[in-house]
Amino acid sequence: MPEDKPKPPSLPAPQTRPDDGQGAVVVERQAAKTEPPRMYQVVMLNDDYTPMEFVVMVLQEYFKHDIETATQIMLKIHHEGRGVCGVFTKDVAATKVELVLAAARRAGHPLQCTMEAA
Ligand code: TYC
Repeated sequence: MPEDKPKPPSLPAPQTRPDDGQGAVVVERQAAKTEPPRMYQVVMLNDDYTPMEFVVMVLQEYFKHDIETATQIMLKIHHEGRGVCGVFTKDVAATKVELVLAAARRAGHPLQCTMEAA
């Protein structure tokens, strides 16, 4: 997967200061700057069988949306075929996908969700 390619660490230029008058030039290297983590969308897909109420419950329970937002996202998925439930770091997104799929299977619904690089 190309999105798994690790980025090389960014090495900031050494900071130079003027001669300190003590016969030495001070050169410091700052710690490498930390890149923000790559983010992943959890995307939910429409199907003909999962009840709307179940999708709204999932969006509230696992993505912490309020009922109005959850209903809007569910309707968007229903009409457009897919919708974004939230954007997370890789591990969190993968865990959300697993939890949603497990809940759907337990309830006997074919609901599908997946993650993709944001
Ligand atoms: N299309 C489903 C229905 O009419 C509702 C639904 C919405 C299912 C969103 C999945 O991700 C989904 N019962």
